Amino acid sequence: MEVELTRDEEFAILTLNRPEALNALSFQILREIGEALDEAARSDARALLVTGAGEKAFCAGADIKELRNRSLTEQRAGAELGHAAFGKLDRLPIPSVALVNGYAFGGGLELALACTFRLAAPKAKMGLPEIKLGLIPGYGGTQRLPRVIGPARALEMILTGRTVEAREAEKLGLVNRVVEGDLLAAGKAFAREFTSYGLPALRLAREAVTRALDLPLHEGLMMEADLSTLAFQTEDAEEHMAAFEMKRKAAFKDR
Ligand code: DAK
Repeated sequence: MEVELTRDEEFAILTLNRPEALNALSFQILREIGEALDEAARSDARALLVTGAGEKAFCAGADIKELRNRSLTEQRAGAELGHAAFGKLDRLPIPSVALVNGYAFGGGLELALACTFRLAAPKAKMGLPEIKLGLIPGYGGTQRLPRVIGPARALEMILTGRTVEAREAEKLGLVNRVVEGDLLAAGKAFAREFTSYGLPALRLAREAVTRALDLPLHEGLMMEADLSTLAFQTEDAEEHMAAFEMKRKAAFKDR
C-alpha cells in the first residue's frame, strides 16, 4: 500500500507513502486515495489531514512514466479516475487540510486544491507545470485553482507553469497559512480551531460556500436561506442557544 490512513486523536491522517518517487500519483495510488477517503468518511474522525512521506515532497504530480503510450480512451479514464478520487474530498463529511511539506506539482497541487484548507511549510513549492509537458491539468486544476485564487492568477500559473514559493502562495490565497516547525503539529492546531464545533453546522457551512461557487448570487442566497434554516433543526443549535440564554455550558453532540 502506498497510501496510509491512520487515526491520531480526533484526526484521520492520509499519507502518500512513495517517497522514492516524490509521492508521484500512479493510477494505483489514485485508487488507494479513493479507498482511504471512503474509509475516512466512515470513521469518527473530526478532520482529515493529508500529507506526503519524506522530506522533499507533498506530491510531485502524476506519475509521468505511466502516462505515455496510452490510448485516448485510457487517458480519458485516467482523468475520470483522478476526478473521482479527489471529488471524494468535496463530499467528505469532515473538513480536510493539506499539509504541503515540500513540492506540490501538477496532480499533487490538484490534490491539495481539493482539500478544504492548505497549510505550507516555508520551503514548499507549488505549481501546475503540465504546460511544460505539452499537457494541461487533468485532475481538477483548471476548475479548482480559479475558484481558489481567481481566474487571472490561475491562468498565469497554468499558462506559464511557473513555480510559486510558500510565501507567494500565501499572498495569492493558494495556501491559508505558512507554518514554521512541525507541520503535522501545526495542522492539528489549525484544525482544532474548528474540530470542537458541531459536525452538522461545519458541514452545512462548507456546503453553502462550495455550492454557491456554482450559482448566481440570488440562487446562492436562496440556498443559504435553506441551509441556514436547516441548521436551526439540529439539537446542537437548540442546546447552544439555550445555554447562551441560561449562561451555562453546553457540549456539541453532532446531532
Ligand atoms: N512522476 C514519476 N516520477 C517522478 C515524478 C513524477 N511526477 N517526480 C519525481 N519523480 C521521481 C524521479 O524520476 C526520481 O526517480 P529516480 O530517477 O531516482 O528513479 C525521483 O522521483 C526523485 O526525483 P528527482 O531526482 O527529479 O528530484 P529533484 O529533487 O532533482 O527534483 C522535482 C524534484 C519535483 C523538481 C522533479 O522531480 C520534477 O520536476 N518532477 C516532475 C514534476 C512534474 O512535472 N510533475 C507532473 C506534472 S503533470 C491526465 C492529464 C494530465 C495529467 C495527468 C493525467 N489525464 C488526462 C489522464 C497531468 C498531471 C501532472 O501532474
